[in-house]
Amino acid sequence: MGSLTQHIDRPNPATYLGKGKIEELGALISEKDATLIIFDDELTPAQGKNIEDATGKRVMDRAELILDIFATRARSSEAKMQVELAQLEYMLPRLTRMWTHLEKFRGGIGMRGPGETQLETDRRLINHRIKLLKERLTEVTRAREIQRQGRRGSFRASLVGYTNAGKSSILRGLSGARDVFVEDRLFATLDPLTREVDLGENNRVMLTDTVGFIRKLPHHLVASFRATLEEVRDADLLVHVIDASHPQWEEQRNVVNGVLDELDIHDKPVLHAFNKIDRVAAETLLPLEERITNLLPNSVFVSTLADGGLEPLRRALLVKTRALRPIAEIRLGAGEGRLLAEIHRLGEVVDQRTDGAVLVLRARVDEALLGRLRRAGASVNGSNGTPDGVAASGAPSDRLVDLP
Ligand SMILES: Nc1nc2c(ncn2[C@@H]2O[C@H](COP(=O)(O)OP(=O)(O)OP(=O)(O)O)[C@@H](O)[C@H]2O)c(=O)[nH]1
Ligand SMILES: [Mg+2]
Repeated sequence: MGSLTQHIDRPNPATYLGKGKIEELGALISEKDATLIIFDDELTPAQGKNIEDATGKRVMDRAELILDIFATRARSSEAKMQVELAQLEYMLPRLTRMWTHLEKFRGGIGMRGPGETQLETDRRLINHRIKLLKERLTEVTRAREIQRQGRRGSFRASLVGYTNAGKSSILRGLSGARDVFVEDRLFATLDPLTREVDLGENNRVMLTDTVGFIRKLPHHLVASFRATLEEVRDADLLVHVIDASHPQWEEQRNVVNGVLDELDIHDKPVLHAFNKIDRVAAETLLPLEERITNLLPNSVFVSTLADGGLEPLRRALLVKTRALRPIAEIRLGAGEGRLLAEIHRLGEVVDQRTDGAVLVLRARVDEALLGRLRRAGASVNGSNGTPDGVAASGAPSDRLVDLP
């Protein structure tokens, strides 16, 4: 209905805005007949209360608003618990103020213990609920960890990025999974979702979509979503999706890097996917690509809307997968047709020859398959990160045989 800004060196500790500005705010509110004031910044509990007292209107700060949006987006029980936990932790130090809002929804039957004020009761109930939610979330984290372990051995990449950059669209485009939720709104995705993406030539990546980040993300939320973001910590590669058509993409990129830092996620290889290039004017695209490639050599330029617009990303992922699946030399005896078929089905066979009665394959296979091969009694060399060249040296091409 209206907006108001103030340039000051430091926010007023008591009222955030200066005294005159608060009066101006009061006048604006009555003029517009507004019922709610939203601040684009986090307020201390005292500031929130003082502004409400001065204006007589409900005050929301940036953190509370973002928490509210998250609450409307949460679908899974885990996301709901995470958001509720963040909301309760936000609320606890602000209880005296918020109590007046809560009061309206309170039923007739008192839950008050002997000698307690309503405020104390609420505080006790909230603390109890926080404890319960934390316990339940720990259980979910454990279950998720087990799920993740099942995926260990395959190449895993996580999509990260500012909200609305197009992470879910990319997952949908690459995996063809129609069940990925895409929408033009903030925080469309709260739950991580993993889908297998076929990169061609028998290379696959487990690609995980994650919650989007935003400038000044409330720290309660970062804490609550820590478990969800474990997926990111566990990935072999981060794909940082950036909306290249957004005028503030550089600032957004810094915000994402800042949150990753806050989550202690360092030293992960990062591939930058500059998305929505269909929306960048043709004459600015080339200079932009040039500038970015100089700045961040590990970048691809993509669009989820254009035909074949995701191919550069698919190719880059293929290169990364290959680098992480070094060529192994596998020796199979006669009669191991089942293992041979499995290598051809899951790995990328580079060549195949016979050595007497033994079949020698050079193939890119992931750790999970290598483990299965070893357990089945196949002899395997050149795994565990042996550079490609080592295994390659012993394979004279004149001994290649036709593939079965
Ligand atoms: N023009 C254009 N729009 C795109 C492209 N990719 C995604 N979009 C649109 O951008 C909006 C956001 O896409 P999402 O895939 O939901 O973005 P997200 O990063 O998953 O967003 P959150 O889950 O909110 O963090 C949707 O309206 C998409 O249709 C693209 O390459 N070009
Ligand atoms: Mg999304």
